Amino acid sequence: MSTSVSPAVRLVRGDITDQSVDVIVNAANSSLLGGGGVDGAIHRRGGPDILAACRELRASQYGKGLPTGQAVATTAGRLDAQWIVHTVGPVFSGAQDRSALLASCYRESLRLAAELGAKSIAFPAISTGIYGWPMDDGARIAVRTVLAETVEPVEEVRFVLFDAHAYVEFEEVLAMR
Ligand code: AR6
Repeated sequence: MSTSVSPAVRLVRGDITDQSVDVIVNAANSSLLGGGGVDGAIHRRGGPDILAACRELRASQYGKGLPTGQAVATTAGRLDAQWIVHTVGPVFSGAQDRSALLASCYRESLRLAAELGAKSIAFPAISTGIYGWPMDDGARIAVRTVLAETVEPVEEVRFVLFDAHAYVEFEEVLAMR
């Protein structure tokens, strides 16, 4: 049984591929074969070893793709991290509440990071770009889940926000905790 901890939560404005942490989380899609946004940036700067590891995972374990809400780890290639944890966020829907799947991305990434022995982890605002999740709600789910679900040995959780709007929304949610 893992022990939950109260992590140090930091907000950083910038590009997640510039971070120096044990785990960088990728907002991937179920193909695991790359895409735009964070995913594109990670593969571009991380180099071909990450894609090779993703292809291997597809071939060995996830023939139909990684299901939404789950997480897997690969090498971080040339990035300044030990591992990339790839997770698949839900596409936002006004008709259906998919919040549990978004929370699952954060929880499963944290669980996997802890299993790997990571002390620090950097998250993007999962699903809030191409997948259309409203930033205020995405920030609430992210912060709430991280505060409740971080387990030893993870001690630092960094949210890396690409623009000023995202940063302000996360700041507001953190101030209310
Ligand atoms: N560093 C930090 N945040 C970033 C960066 C970056 N380099 N680039 C974008 N963001 P997105 P999603 C922000 O679209 O919504 C891909 O094609 C961005 O402003 O990367 O989960 C995948 O392959 C937004 O706030 O991920 C999937 O098909 C947040 O990161 C799909 O997009 C997430 O935006 C996943 O969509």
